[in-house]
Amino acid sequence: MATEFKLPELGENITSGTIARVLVSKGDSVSKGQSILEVETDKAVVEVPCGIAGKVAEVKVSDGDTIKVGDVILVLDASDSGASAKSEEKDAAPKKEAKAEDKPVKKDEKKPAEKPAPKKEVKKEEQPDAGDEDRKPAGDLALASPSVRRLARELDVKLEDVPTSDPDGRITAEDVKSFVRGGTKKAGAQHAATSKTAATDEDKWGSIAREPMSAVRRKTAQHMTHCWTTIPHVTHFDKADITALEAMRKKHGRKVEQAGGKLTVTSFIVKVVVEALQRFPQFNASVDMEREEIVYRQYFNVGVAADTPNGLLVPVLKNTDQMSITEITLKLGELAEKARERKLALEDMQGGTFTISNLGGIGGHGFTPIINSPEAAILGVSRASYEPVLENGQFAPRLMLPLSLSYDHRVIDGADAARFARWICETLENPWALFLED
Ligand code: CAO
Repeated sequence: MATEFKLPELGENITSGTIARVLVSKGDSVSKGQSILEVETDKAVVEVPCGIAGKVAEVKVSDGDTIKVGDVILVLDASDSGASAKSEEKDAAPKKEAKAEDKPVKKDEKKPAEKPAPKKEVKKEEQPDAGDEDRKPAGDLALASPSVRRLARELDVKLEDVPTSDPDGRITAEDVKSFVRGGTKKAGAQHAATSKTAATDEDKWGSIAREPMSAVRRKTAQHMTHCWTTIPHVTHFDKADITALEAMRKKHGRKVEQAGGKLTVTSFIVKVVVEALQRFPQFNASVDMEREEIVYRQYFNVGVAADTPNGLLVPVLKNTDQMSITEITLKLGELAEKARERKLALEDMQGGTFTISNLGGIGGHGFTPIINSPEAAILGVSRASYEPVLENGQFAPRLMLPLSLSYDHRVIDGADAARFARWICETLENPWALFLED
């Protein structure tokens, strides 16, 4: 009996997505729960499991298509009995790329919408010979399904090093295995040649490279524009003396390491900020202009901006007020790793009430972070460095941490911001009261 399988709910408030990859083809047998699609939503790639077992009679979608919840994905012959036998094979080796030429031209034209086009491809002299047997590496934006990532981890292979044979630059299980075996494919060279044609362009002054925005970049661009244009921002600067905190971090780091985490300055900042939010409720609030109300949130979910190969992602630590410093450290490490591996669920990035953006691991004296709407404030953290500080008539070297607090001036006054920032600085300077009970 022919049965339609439709796109199920992908998460709260998510009604559509772009198909990153179709994992099955006509004639395949699928088992219930087997991944059949990878859908790229605003911030994550979600694998869609099939709700029905059967043989694929028709695939209604293609890579690059935009689909909505409720759209038909597959027509299955649900009575087919050999469904589950091949499920493992399907998971390890997505089949669709083998049939790329079968697709109608129209569908192929859609594909570049999600295709990364490495910048270095601009220069003609850098183009490898299309007949070269060596395949082109995928670059640092390694596109691969979770099952391929798993395989790469198991084989101790870095996906960034794996050349791909896929026209979209996506790494398959076969690519990983071939890389381990030291094999090559002509398809890789063809990919390099194809990408180049698509990426190269000219303007009045010379060659340029055009790169379609990824879904993450597009969403970031839209969201940042919304935040910047709808919230009247002011940024307040302060500095915390973290000399003692740093000594404490080194001393107690071992305990957290034993629990499997790495105690960094970020964990302390999260802890101190959540204490501050409980004392300064307007920093844990939102402005509702439609109802002309200020919404004070009674829960404390702190987002921490993470730098990932796919762009800026902000995983949220939920109910941070109920967490010890060790729990914060472990959760932060887990979420940052998930963010880098594109494994964050949408829920992991929702429900934030305040955001922290720490660029200090990289460098910089200060910056003006953009408030993550609908929140009311964001704390930017720059690189701590030793500075001479006058103490009792003498200059002493103190480790100073620059903080920049951007706030929504509709709900927060400058004096409130100065007090909030001072409270954070003074608590970072004298952290014992907050932490010793751990
Ligand atoms: N000043 C000085 N050193 C700092 C620091 C600071 N402000 N912040 C971190 N460090 C140090 C850490 O202590 C660690 O040092 P050791 O290796 O000597 O112990 C090192 O820098 C690396 O830290 P980390 O970045 O791995 O870990 P973290 O917990 O401090 O940060 C995370 C986690 C996810 C915030 C971070 O990895 C990250 O992605 N930061 C970038 C955030 C970002 O992109 N913000 C911009 C958003 S707007 O575009």
